[in-house]
Amino acid sequence: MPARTLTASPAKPNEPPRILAGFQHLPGHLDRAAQDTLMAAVTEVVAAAPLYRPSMPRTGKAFSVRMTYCGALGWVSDKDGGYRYQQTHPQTGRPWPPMPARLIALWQAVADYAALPEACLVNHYQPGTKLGSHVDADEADTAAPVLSVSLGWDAIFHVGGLKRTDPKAKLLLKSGDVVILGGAARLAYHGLERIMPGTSDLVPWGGRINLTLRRVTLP
Ligand code: MD3
Ligand code: FE
Repeated sequence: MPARTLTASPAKPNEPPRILAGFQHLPGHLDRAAQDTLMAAVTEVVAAAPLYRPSMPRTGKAFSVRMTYCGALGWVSDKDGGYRYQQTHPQTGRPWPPMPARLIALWQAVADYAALPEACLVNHYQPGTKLGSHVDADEADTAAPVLSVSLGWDAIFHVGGLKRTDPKAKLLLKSGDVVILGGAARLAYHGLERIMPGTSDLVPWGGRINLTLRRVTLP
């Protein structure tokens, strides 16, 4: 399927929400063989750096999504320390495992950004896992895009504007889809509405894996 690049235009009443410039959805960008290769790499990553549920600053309430990282840096959160990037897994204390070469190659092919990614978030969604609308703003380098790879069960994702109340567009993300969040869209509100159980057999333990590659520090 062809890439769909959506560009911003002035909002008019009674029109569907427009997606900010820099948002690109590449449906089916990875074929099944490429997805299997990535799934094997993810299995190695989670063996070295177990998926876990971080807890929120102040309240200490656990996230609903389980996550881990590979690459030089990973984002962590806890009751007392708040949100930050660090070089080690908070439970094992070990450095995050290396980013698989296949992911670095994907970034180089589609991200249109000279510096290499430093962090790859591995999110695991099971039935009932929610990710409310938020902005990803803990990276110093917001000029770099975020690259997202969907693996496993289908999900309905939403992306809005720079304000929480801006209209949101909903999109179906399927296994093998790649999304590039660059330009203005990099700071857009977005979240995961729901996942559709059983819609793919890619993930051996079920559910949906989402990989997001990020540049964290300024190059
Ligand atoms: C739009 N993840 O990890 S991926 C996240 O499916 C996150 O796991 C979702 O939001 C998931 O922070 C959505 C697509 C995505 C990722 C980053 C974005 C969309 C984005 C950053 C800015 C705007
Ligand atoms: Fe996000």
